[in-house]
Amino acid sequence: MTGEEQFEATIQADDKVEPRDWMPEGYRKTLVRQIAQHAHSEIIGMQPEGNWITRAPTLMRKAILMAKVQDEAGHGLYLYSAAETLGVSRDELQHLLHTGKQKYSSIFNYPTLSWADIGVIGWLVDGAAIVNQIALQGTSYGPYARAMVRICKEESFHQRQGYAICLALAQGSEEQQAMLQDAVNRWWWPSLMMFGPHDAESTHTEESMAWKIKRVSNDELRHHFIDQTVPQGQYLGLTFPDPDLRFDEETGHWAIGDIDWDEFWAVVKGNGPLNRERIANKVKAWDDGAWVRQAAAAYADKHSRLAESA
Ligand code: BYC
Repeated sequence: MTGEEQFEATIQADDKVEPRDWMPEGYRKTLVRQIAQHAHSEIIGMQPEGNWITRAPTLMRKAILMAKVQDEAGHGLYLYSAAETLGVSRDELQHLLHTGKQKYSSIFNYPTLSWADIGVIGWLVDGAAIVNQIALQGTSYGPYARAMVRICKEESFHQRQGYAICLALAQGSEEQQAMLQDAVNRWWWPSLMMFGPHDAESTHTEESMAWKIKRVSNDELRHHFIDQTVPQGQYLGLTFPDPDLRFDEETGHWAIGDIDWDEFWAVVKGNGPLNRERIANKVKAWDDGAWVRQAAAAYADKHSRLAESA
């Protein structure tokens, strides 16, 4: 069998493609793009929540939030490692992020204005991420699929901690309930945009589905998320900022109004509320950390020389 035939057979059999296997260049490039974008999202995604660590209302909430933000860093690192198996270096990927040549999820360009935003990010943003990532556990590239299994376990804790914050606020004072509703009003639509453009507008879906990189389309995942989330919001006594939201008895699914795609594309193209600030913070952290990387490299170098001379 040629490498190409072997690749086709692996995809058809729903087996995993592994780093040393032959793969089409387009498959490799698509994976690098998507996995890098996913890794960058985890790393940039630390900023909106990290912003609240010093202001968490109790010591317990602070400890939980710190653990969650650390988990995001870990997810980013697994994902960079998965991307590295495709022949790109972590330094290259950092450079592509810092120079705006690779993307990260649109959602992290919105500000976190109140403590309720931290609850709503866990509930809606991690909730949307899990729906997407559960499907990606079945992706055809082995290292990416295996990273997803671990990430999904942690992500489900994140979603629950977010919902627990929302529940506490929903059972709190009128001001707390209003703060929660305000956060939902601001985060609902951006959460739905996380799933990407409608299938008909999605550049990569067809090819990515054929290669089984993507297992479920953007719209299907979005609908699944909406069906799962609307009853959770109703349980909290919340409304969603969509006058057209209604349960469609015929389809058995929730129907929504139009998504503002102009807003989505503006954010994706770098013109969201905080795009510039997020990248500036990231570049500063990278520059400030140069001495740590140098020290780690010098330490590793010294130990490999000691090992050689022993
Ligand atoms: N934001 O052809 P399409 C987390 C771009 S973080 C920005 O449908 P694809 C968390 C897309 O790249 C979890 N750009 O693309 C962390 C493409 O542009 P290019 C993040 C977007 O790739 C901290 C163009 O639009 N999860 O959980 O087939 C705290 C056309 O789109 C977005 C992932 O990254 C967007 N939302 O499908 C809390 C999941 N959507 O590249 C939580 C992995 C689309 O051609 N990624 N674009 O210039 C995926 O599953 C897929 O890449 C997507 C898009 C479903 C997002």
